[in-house]
Amino acid sequence: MTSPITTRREGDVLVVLSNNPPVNALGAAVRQGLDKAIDEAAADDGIKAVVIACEGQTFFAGADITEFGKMMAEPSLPVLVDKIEASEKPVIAAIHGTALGGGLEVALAAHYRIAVPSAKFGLPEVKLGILPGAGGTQRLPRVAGVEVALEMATKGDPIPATKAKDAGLLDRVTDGDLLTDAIAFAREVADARPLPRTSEAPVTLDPAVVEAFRKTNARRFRGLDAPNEIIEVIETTAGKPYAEGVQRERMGFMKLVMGKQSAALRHIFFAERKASKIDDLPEGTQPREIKRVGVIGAGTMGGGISMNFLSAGIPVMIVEMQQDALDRGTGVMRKNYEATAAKGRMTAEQVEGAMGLLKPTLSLDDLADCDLIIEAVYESMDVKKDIFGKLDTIAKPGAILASNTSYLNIDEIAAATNRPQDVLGLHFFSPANVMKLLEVVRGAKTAPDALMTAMAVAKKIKKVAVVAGVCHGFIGNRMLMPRQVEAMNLLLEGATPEQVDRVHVAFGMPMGPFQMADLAGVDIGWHRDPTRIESIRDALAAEERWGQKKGKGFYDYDEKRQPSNSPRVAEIIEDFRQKTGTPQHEVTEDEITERTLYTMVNEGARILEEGMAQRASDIDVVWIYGYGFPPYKGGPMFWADQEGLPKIVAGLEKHGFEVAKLLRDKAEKGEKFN
Ligand code: T1G
Repeated sequence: MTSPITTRREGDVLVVLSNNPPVNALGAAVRQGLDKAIDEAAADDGIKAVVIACEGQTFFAGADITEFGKMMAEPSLPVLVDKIEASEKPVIAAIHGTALGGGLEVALAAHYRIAVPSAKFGLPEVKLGILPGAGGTQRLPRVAGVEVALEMATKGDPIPATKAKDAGLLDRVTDGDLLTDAIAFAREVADARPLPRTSEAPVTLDPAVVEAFRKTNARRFRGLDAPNEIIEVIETTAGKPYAEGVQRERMGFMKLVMGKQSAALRHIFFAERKASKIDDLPEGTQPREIKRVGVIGAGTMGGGISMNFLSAGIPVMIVEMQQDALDRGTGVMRKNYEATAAKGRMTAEQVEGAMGLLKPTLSLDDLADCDLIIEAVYESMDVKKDIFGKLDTIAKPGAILASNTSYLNIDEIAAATNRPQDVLGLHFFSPANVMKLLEVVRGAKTAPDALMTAMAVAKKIKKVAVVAGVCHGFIGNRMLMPRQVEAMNLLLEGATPEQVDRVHVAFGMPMGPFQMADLAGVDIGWHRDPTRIESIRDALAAEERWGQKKGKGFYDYDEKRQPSNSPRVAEIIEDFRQKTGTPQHEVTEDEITERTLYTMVNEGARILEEGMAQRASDIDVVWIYGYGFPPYKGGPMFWADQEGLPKIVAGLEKHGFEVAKLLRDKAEKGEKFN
């Protein structure tokens, strides 16, 4: 097996190149090759300096995550980076793409670092629930200072080359040919002594800085093992000898990598990428080209959907029936962009650029040359069928016709056209320009290339796409239903909205079922007849307790939208308990978990049984990117695996639920979903 590492002499410089697609992950073969190359340089008197560089998309993007949990082949990354630094001949890291995790640690162990302007530098280990385990917690504070190190290591976001140079991470940024300039740089420093070894640099620790950082981020890091451990490691090792510091780093790494949170976060890392693959597409299926998009409806969803494409530089023709609705919709889009620009996340030119790609119109006919048309109008099957019937004659052959429906039957909508092969669902989550999840709903007759096009478009507009089958609510909303039904039942049986929500927030959800209802709108899907009161929700809606937008819903809200428990809601609930004669009991937290979270897992099992999701990990991705399920729990199916499926089955049976066959089978066989 040829090594991914090759070496060649450029005069007295040894050029060490890694070619390990797709991201030059520092797997065993790469480490062994680098190890050999350092030995080769040391043994050859004709070599005066070494350049380490990578072919392809990027400099080393970190350790090979697929190796975690397995026996690590020698040399380990910590041993390798120390060997690089110990080299008696200067080692220059030539960086392009993203030097991430172990990749940045290799660069920090080199004596010098040169990069192209577009290069990025980061320690994303924390996003995998671990910490920089190859000297990063020791070298980064020494090179860039404790504050920068804390920020980078606990948040995991990469910084650009300019910032890296200012922080002292980089010696040079070159606009020229990276390898040529790196070799020239190597020649310049070939005789420079002493060699700058980052592990020998001093580090100053101001305890107040760490304390302030810890306080500022307390909420953000609450319940998360990795960032808190990283703060601990950096704080307790700063100022100590490097050898001692790496020991403590190693301990922290081992503790985290064996932990549940890291297992969950690594699961999601791969699950997100697996979700973009469709297992049963015919070989050679190619996506169609999408140059121009049409959006029907300029309301909240239509506007948000349009922004995704405009921000990706794709022109959008947006259609409304009335001029004032069209103006309102495009006005909201501009306002949203300007708000982003005000936060410094966009320039004014970029706002104009995006809005310049938007063409508002009142006529569906103007969508004739769109390659993709997305309908985002009122959730009425009749309205949608009417629109798709018209699109059938207006849209050009091969145009993909998508509905943003959140639960209606895509096959029924497709049947309103003579081109069901071009019809699918693109279910965006509100706010559509913010939420990353996109459910791609595959109709019975959706063509393979249409489906592949949807997945390619999702990647282009930076969405995380998951393929769903045609069923009520697809994947996410279908699992939400039993959760909401049981949450309402619990109110009738003695629980309060606050008690149910508290269990969910303690679990790690951003909000509980009732907080979510107040945010989304208690009146969503309400029959709007205030005289027809058949549920607690009807009663609230009838009194215009429609949620935050009305200052009252399941909770009362002050002018800053701060919630408080509502005596009126308690009365309404009590009234319903009386009217329905529901037996009351002391509702426990376990019962809330079993009836609102285990039931979601049960529905997820049914979704898998029916083939409405390709894999359990897809369901996890839906919940993490669509509903804020805590990533450090890996998603509902992964979490159920960690809880133990027999425990889930027992919890469901305790409350008389019918257990999905797949769940019961797996529990009985000791199997897992993932
Ligand atoms: N290990 C193994 N496979 C990886 C990988 C990695 N580090 N990074 C990416 N892949 C695979 C990915 O699964 C996908 O596979 C393909 O590469 C393309 O990825 C000791 C312990 C670099 C910004 O966390 O952030 O170093 O689906 O679709 O959008 O301190 O990949 O094609 O089969 O994401 O161009 C730290 C993780 C590791 C970086 C490129 N490093 N990767 O994004 O491509 S821990 C990371 C990324 C560590 C040390 C510690 C991104 C990217 P497939 P992709 P992309």
